[in-house]
Amino acid sequence: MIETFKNEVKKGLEANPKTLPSKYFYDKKGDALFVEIMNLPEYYLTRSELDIFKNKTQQLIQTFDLKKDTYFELIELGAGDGLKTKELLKKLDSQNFKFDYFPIDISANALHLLKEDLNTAIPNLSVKTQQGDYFEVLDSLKESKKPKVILFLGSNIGNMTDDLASEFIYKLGANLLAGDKLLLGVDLIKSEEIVLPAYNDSKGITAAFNINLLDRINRELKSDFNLNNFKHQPEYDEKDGVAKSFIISTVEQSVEVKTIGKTYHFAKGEKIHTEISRKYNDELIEKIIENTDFSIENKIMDSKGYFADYVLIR
Ligand code: AVJ
Repeated sequence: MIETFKNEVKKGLEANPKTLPSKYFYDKKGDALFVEIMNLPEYYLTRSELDIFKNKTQQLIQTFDLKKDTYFELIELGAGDGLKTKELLKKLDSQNFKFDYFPIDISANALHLLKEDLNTAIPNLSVKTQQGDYFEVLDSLKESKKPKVILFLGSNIGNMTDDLASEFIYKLGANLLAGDKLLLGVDLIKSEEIVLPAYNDSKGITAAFNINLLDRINRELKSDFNLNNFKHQPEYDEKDGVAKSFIISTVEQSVEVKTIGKTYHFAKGEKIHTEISRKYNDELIEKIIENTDFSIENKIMDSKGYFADYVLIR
């Protein structure tokens, strides 16, 4: 684990331009900062998708095309705090659908908290938490042959390049049977005035979230990044619909990473690319699923048209 982290940081800092993988944002501090981000007025993504789950639940359920006398499995990739999913779970439960809910997450702690919360909120719901890698868990769930609905929400897919997203969705399909569904939540392409502030909030939480990656490297790989000499910088180009986050070196400086055994030089103004947050439209989604086993069954948007949950059918 630490070995992979070390190798990926080494590769990124030796690349030109420099990069660091966004998946390493989520240590304990990063998780807490992301919770704060989700509550920011500028970060419309979570509220938009919650609007769908609160107000278009019946549409979602209808598109899943479930039978009340057949057990099915509702599987969530990266469950987090389950805020949005709870709306769906409550409706399914009250309409007497028969199903197990399998939240998958890398964080055992997050799963524990989610289970406690759901046991109180929806006492007769069957919650089967699954800690680990998405594909390992899906592979183990393949056996049951029960109809499946997979949830991949929050525009989490947006951290992947389109090629990686295609490959990811293809692999999901390989673990499913004909008729199974994938509910894919994605942020839609819209103007810079709306998107950019979501990645550059006035309280500086997103900046802290981005810079925390250097702090994590300091702690875990014994480096001496001076956090005062780096700043957060988001960019968004409405034409291609990609938001990018960078860390900028505000001075010329050298940083030693002891665990790697190397010193890295930064020019004044040099950028480290840390994240892409892709925004989508129908054309892009169609292109991404083109060589997978899925097709679009429905698209459900929030009242402002900011965000979409695509229901894909295998
Ligand atoms: C969790 C990947 C959906 O890209 O919008 C939030 C992460 N990064 N603010 C996103 C994030 C900066 C978020 N996702």
